Amino acid sequence: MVVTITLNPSLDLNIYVDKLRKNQNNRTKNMKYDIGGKATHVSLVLSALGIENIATGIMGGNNGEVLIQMMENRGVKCDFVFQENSETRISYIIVQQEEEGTYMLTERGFVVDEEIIEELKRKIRSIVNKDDMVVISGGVPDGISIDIYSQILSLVEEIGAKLIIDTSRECLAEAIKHKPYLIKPNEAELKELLKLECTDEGEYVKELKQLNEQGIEIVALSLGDKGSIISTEKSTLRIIPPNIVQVNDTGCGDVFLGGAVSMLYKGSELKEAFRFATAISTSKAEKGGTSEFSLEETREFMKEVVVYDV
Ligand code: TA6
Repeated sequence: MVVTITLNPSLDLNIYVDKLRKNQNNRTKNMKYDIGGKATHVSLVLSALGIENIATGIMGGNNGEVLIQMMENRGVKCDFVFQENSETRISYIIVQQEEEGTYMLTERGFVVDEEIIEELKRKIRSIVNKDDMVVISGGVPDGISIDIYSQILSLVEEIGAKLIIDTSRECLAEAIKHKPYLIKPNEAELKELLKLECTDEGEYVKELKQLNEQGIEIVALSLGDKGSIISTEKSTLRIIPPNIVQVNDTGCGDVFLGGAVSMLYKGSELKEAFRFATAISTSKAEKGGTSEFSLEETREFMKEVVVYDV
């Protein structure tokens, strides 16, 4: 089974405008709540593909209940820890319809109580088994220090499950110490982690290889609409997505990870796993929401994804 852990989930509010104009009254054309928070998106992909998974993490209040209901409506089995008198945060995504590009405004979220952290650890111990994959995506809320984050990663390691991480900044720096099976940094996250100035892909490949040598089996560097570089000790893939008109890029990285995890969990080869990941992420980019994708469109996009050995 796959367990996804979202420590700081988010209820997303997509706000559609023609074009965001400074110092003006920007009239919204439409607004739509959606599922946010990163590892939640991975669970959506897994469930859409009929792969057994549980979504857990920390929720609160009416927003948390709405978010869980939205996920259960899409077939996700949820088992979140609930903190009373606290409200799961909202992320505001401004989607422009006259030009590509979105603006995302994310709330910090509530301060997580110590007993909630202990309850989450107990839950992880009770639901994770050694043959599972565990996806921990997103940042940490206030109340969860890097030390506590490290304890959660160590807990998964002790169980013997495969750790898959998608995070940034100090969480990513901590995560690589745990030698996860897979990490999926984007370009900015990798450059910050390794204090890189370069944007040369050849340089990136060398750095990814060093991360492989440090014990990280798969490093998937996301380059946004330019595609990705997938590195293991034995191989390096450069993947180019189809050209599309991007409607809302929010959630693409998370759906990409969901696609890769789904295929790897089923034992797919690396090339096919990340071909699928790229195709489903492309489908997501064409959609107006943050968690929407079409498996039918994904199958079509699979034919247009270019994968080559570097
Ligand atoms: O990656 C997309 C997304 O999960 C959005 O759905 C929105 O919830 C945002 O990221 C939250 O980002 P954060 O880094 O604050 O967890």
